[in-house]
Amino acid sequence: MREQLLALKEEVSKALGSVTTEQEVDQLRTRYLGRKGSLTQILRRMKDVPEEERPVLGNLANQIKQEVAGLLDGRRAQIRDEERQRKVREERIDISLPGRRPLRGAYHPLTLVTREIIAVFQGMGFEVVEGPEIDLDFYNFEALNFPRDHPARDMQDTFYVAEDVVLRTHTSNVQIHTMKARTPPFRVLAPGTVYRCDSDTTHSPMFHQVEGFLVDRDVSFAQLKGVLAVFCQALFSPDVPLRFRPSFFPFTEPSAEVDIGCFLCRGAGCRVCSQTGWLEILGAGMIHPEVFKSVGYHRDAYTGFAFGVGIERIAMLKYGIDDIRLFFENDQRFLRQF
Ligand code: 2NL
Repeated sequence: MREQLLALKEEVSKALGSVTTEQEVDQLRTRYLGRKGSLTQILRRMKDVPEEERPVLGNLANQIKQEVAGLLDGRRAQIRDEERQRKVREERIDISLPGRRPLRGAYHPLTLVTREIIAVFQGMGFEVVEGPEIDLDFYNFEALNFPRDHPARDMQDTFYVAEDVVLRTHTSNVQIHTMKARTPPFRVLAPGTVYRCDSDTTHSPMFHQVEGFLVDRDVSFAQLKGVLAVFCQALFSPDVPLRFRPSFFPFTEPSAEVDIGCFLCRGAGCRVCSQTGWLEILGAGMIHPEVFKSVGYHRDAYTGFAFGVGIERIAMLKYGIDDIRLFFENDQRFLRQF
């Protein structure tokens, strides 16, 4: 039995030499030290050993058991250690490499200006309404009092989708839809994309506009001036000079174009204001009675004012951009600056 015990240890020691995983070590442990393992088999024959030899053999058996367990544990730890070292070696990350900076997005300058304009008018009680970019001639021209032969209706100026369907040339169509659907009073702001056959450094065939209008009883031109003054002061500066020049639009009477004092030369005259000292910012006027008539109101029942602002123009002035095409080329070097 003594030999068997010593042989068992030898066998385990040898078997461990060709073992490469922790699971295999555990299998050996079961085979030799388990409840049905070799050691148990040997000890079962202890009852056949003469009584005086039993304590010595018992001791030896315990000792062998400890030693074999030690061998198994040792090999298991060794395998685990090797595995860890292999991982460290193979999964090594070179932390000396410079990281890749994530590209940070920025809002488009037209989005920034549009939101800024919306915020100012929301502060004066206007609500934002959107409408179709493709619309009937009626909503884009007819209801806005454009004569049949008005040059803006020309194929040269307007994108026609069909005989009486156009890409809207302004967001005034939203105002017509709104007026037909509601009863005054209301204050509405219509931001959106508009289209005209036009293309150079300051004109793009697709551009953006914010139009606003207010309809109620007894609305005055003085109220229009007040609202536009608040707008220009908020967008440019609290002490910006304002100038209202008489103008003409088919859908307003009287009509005006609104200039602000050139903030680059402070009125002295420069390249940006074409030596005039003034920058044209928007068009506005009192809504023409014919417009009310075409949306089904009695032409004298209501009064109102309306205005239109070109977003690109405002953004170009605010940020000193001299070519409108930069807005639509999506060049990261340009867009990142806002
Ligand atoms: C400009 C001029 C303007 C309006 C837009 C408007 C809309 C309705 C009725 C009357 Cl439904 N008017 N809009 C009025 C005056 C001027 O825009 O130069 N925009 C860039």
